[in-house]
Amino acid sequence: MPNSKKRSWAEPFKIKMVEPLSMTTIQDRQRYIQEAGYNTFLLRSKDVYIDLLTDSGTSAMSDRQWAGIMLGDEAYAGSENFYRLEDSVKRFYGYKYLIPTHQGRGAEHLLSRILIKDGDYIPGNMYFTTTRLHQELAGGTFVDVIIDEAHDPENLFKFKGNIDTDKLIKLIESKGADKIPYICVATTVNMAGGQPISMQNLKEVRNVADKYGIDIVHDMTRVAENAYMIQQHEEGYSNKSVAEIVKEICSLTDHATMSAKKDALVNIGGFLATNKEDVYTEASNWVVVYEGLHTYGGLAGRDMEAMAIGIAESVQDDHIRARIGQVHYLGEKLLSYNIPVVMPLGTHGIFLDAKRILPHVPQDNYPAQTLAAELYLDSGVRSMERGIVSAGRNEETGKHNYPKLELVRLTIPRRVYTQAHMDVVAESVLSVYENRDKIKGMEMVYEPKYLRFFQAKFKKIE
Ligand code: P70
Repeated sequence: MPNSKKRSWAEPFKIKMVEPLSMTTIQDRQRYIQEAGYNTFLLRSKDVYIDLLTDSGTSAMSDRQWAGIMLGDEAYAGSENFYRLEDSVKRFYGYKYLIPTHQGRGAEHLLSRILIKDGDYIPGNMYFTTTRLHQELAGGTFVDVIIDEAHDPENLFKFKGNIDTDKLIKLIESKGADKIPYICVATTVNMAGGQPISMQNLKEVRNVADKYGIDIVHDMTRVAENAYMIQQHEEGYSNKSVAEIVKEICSLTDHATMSAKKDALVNIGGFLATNKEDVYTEASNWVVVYEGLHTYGGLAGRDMEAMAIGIAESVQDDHIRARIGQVHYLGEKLLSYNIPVVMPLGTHGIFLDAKRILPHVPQDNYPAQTLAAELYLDSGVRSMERGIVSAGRNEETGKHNYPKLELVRLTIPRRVYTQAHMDVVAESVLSVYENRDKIKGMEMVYEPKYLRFFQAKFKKIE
């Protein structure tokens, strides 16, 4: 019986242009994944059916954004689009100074170089791969101060992106505030499964930062998604708009790095933003060395225009409700099949718990990497490993880092796929899950030094 009380969410857009998908046979896929060394990063996208590798740079732009592309002012210096982007960043995020960069890691590089000295410690709510590497390359050591619940994929706490302020204070007291250049706060926490931080926790972190005179750097890559979770689940926020909550989050931080390829709905771009003039001055000097002049930072004028418009679209309530609604639709479907996924459901993707799906595969044989390869083999759906391969090696001992979370991420691009695609993905995961006993692990046969997950190669254990 249909339930007349139920009201579904629907996408707040209609589709104007389509891009055909290619289908492959199982024989094709066996060859492609073997040639890719069982690493989904090394597949060609033409050989992928539904691409859930990442939500980064894979979103569909709106007709307004595409129209904006035609308004590119391709001047080397002082492009009109830079000023429009600056205006968007001030209006929607509230930061005073803006330096565009080619993407998020460009901003991480500049900020790490400016703020970190040799021997410093950088506390953060769980590591992110590129962020941590830039901190290390600048001479710092990352310290994870996220709450313990974040490392437990079955814990149902709503704000698993929160920082454990006791851990944070202990670190500051033991190392000395002068050894902590900043606290890194990500909204949302990618590696924990797309988990949000609460406003209350952020305010507590702000108090600690103020007490010790330490800055806060905001990795605002998915800030609108985090704001939506605050609106839905934190007391006192249900009547505030996502746009208001985003601005409040930003107001509690001093500097920001942004990969605009996610929340801000563009295919390329990012920025560094700050409220401090001295950091801006130094960053505008370094950016010319590594990215480009401070009014383009490696981007074309048209890219900055699309970003300025994308930022405005990204904080609309109906957009973000439908975006996260689709992610949760897939998550609920997998839960109805009893497939172990990270709980609570995250905002940018659903994370399969490879440790529970393949308990017979030891972490040294890369369960998540194996599961991602099997999913591709089954249906051509591409996903991403977020486990031991991503965690890399300990700098001093040279041994693997053994993360508690061994996950496969099904990341949903924004405004790209339909509900029917989500059904196909869920059914493919189910089919792999039903055959899980037959799955053995893999061995690594090639390992690059930096960010090994991008290019490592594997072979199957037969
Ligand atoms: C992903 C992408 C990028 C990202 C992020 C957070 C929370 C910074 C960045 C860097 C792309 C990616 C990057 C490394 C490994 C795998 C995938 N995340 N902070 O798919 O931004 O890519 O623009 O330099 O999520 O999660 P950028």
